Amino acid sequence: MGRTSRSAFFYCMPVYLSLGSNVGDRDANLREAIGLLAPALRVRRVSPVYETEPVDYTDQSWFLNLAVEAETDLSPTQLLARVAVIERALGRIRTTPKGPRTIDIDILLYGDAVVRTARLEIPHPRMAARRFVLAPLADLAPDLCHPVTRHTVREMLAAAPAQIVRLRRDA
Ligand code: PH2
Ligand code: MG
Ligand code: MG
Repeated sequence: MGRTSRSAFFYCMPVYLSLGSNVGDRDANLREAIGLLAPALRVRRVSPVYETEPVDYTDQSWFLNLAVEAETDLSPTQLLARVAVIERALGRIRTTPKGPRTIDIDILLYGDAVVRTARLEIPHPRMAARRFVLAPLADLAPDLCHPVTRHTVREMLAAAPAQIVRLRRDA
């Protein structure tokens, strides 16, 4: 493989993803999505699954949410494209913004990188306000630091607004 097709600049980057599903067989959707992350990502650890009250757009079913720790050689932009392919493969149709979905895969953190383009923001701009993101992430990496605010995941979780987030089963 040529040096340009797999950039040495993005070698073995640690990434954290948030996965959610509230349509169809939610467990199966999460499982399938995790399976499709390889080989673009090497999945290291998967958090327990949480059943979570919908936020932002509240007139929809409860979600199952989890977090994934992985490693990738993809750039942030390539990773976003890969995630979109997996979402489409699982039948995600974009109708209502923040509405029901078979699968949602959000990039939370990409090493210590700060990325702000029209299509992609890393760290995820709403992660600090979302218990459904922070509770599973805290199971994997409570001392992980937000590269902009420098708050840890544990601190963000303690400060996040109320939301019902209950442990459904261990990973
Ligand atoms: N995703 C949203 C909006 N609201 N609520 C919960 N509980 N879980 C989600 O994954 C979720 C949400 C938009 O991505
Ligand atoms: Mg989302
Ligand atoms: Mg998303």
